[in-house]
Amino acid sequence: MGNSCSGLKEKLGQRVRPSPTLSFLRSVLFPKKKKDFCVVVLGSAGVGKSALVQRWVNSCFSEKYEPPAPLSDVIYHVPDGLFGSGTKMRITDLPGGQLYPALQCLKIARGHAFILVYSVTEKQTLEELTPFYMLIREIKGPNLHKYPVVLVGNKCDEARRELTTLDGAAYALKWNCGFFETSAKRNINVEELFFELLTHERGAETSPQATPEKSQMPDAATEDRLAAAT
Ligand SMILES: Nc1nc2c(ncn2[C@@H]2O[C@H](COP(=O)(O)OP(=O)(O)OP(=O)(O)O)[C@@H](O)[C@H]2O)c(=O)[nH]1
Ligand SMILES: [Mg+2]
Repeated sequence: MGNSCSGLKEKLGQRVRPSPTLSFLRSVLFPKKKKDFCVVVLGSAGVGKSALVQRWVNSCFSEKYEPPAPLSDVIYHVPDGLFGSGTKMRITDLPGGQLYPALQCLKIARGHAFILVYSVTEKQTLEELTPFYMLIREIKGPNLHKYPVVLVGNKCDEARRELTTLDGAAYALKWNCGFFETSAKRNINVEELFFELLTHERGAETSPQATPEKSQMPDAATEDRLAAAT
């Protein structure tokens, strides 16, 4: 009796298991649609969010200020060698200011990675990032650790500064996030910034523990000094 039952199970198992040929055909005919990797860029007006996105996607920079276009995402086709094939980075460049709170919440909820941009030439723009960070924390809740957040001090080409590198690093330490000083104008650290997000995403796909850190975080001794000062 026992033997005939297990024989039946085996036969059923063989019937249900798809043949390798069928699996191959299915993967060719109905390939799984890859999800876009959604990156949300946040920060006050004029800090250079759009300039950073343009530098990364189109390798260009314009001195002219373009008024923000709130409803269109920028799509970057990640070269196959960098990240599997057919990966798309969908970049939401949210306009500064509080004009679209509902849209902001929706984009943050759908976001897989976040870039918080301030300008090193305006102290206030760093302070203004706190509500954005708090909103991300609130929306992502206990899953926040799954989503990379990178703090970016843009316009580091400017001699006229109100913020030092350590000012930015102190915030990054407080928020436990990555940190870069960038210049969209001079193309400083822009690739490094976006590569870090892609590397994080690739790490998350292969191993949920992997979070490679390449950003400009201070060394351990400086970290201790900053932590004591904040
Ligand atoms: N010197 C310098 N200027 C920059 C840099 N990035 C942007 N700018 C200038 O700063 C101004 C504002 O840049 P945007 O990219 O439009 O700023 P934004 O953050 O997108 O502003 P909103 O769309 O209004 O939220 C423009 O005149 C840019 O040319 C930079 O790295 N260095
Ligand atoms: Mg803009």
